[in-house]
Amino acid sequence: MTGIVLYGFDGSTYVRTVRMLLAEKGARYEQVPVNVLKGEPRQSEHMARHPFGKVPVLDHDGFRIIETGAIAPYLDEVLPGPSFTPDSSKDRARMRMAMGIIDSYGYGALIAVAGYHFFPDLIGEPDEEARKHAIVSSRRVLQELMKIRGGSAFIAGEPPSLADFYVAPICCLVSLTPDANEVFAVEGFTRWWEQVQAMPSYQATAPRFGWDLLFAAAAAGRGVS
Ligand SMILES: N[C@@H](CCC(=O)N[C@@H](CS)C(=O)NCC(=O)O)C(=O)O
Repeated sequence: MTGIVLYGFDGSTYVRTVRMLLAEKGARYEQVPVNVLKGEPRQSEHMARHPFGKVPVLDHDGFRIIETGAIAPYLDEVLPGPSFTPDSSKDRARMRMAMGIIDSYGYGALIAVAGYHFFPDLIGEPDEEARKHAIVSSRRVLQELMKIRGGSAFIAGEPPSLADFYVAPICCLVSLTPDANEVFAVEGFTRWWEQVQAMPSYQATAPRFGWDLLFAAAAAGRGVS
């Protein structure tokens, strides 16, 4: 198959990372909405694409890539348009630190905050201790990310980079929870968050259905495609 095919539904934060980049590049692509809330990544059809049952998966001219940390830099390199990989070695290191922090610590912490409120079926019985722990862990993650950002507009420098596309979608999910104010009360966060939300690629990749609908459906144990 020629062109770009992105497997994964709009509700996935990692899928949105890729979609933000594709939007910035002005790229045309087909999206196959493999839905996490319906358990579709674990079905055999998708397991054949991604042996660990995750989205996103990307096909580009018949070449398959799994893992956002490989997909995003690949697309940034091969697609025309502005680059979202900083020129300087230090800024590239800042970007990769942020991506690594999200992969290793950030996604788990921040999705646990969202999960407590929106995906009770996926996390089991709501647990107040786990909620508090997730808030503390999430704040630590955002604090580190804002330290990396320092005085820059975006996480790895003045222009936005892949790092911002990694962090923004998961913050969007947390922003819809009653814990958002507490999690986001981190020095420097507000300025970054306002700038990211103003980006056309952030606005263009808002899930096509309302989040409220998604969360209501998740809570009721049925999916939304
Ligand atoms: N390491 C993967 C993580 C992707 C990931 O965790 N995706 C979530 C959705 S945001 C997923 O597929 N979850 C399905 C599941 O765990 O069953 C990557 O970087 O692409």
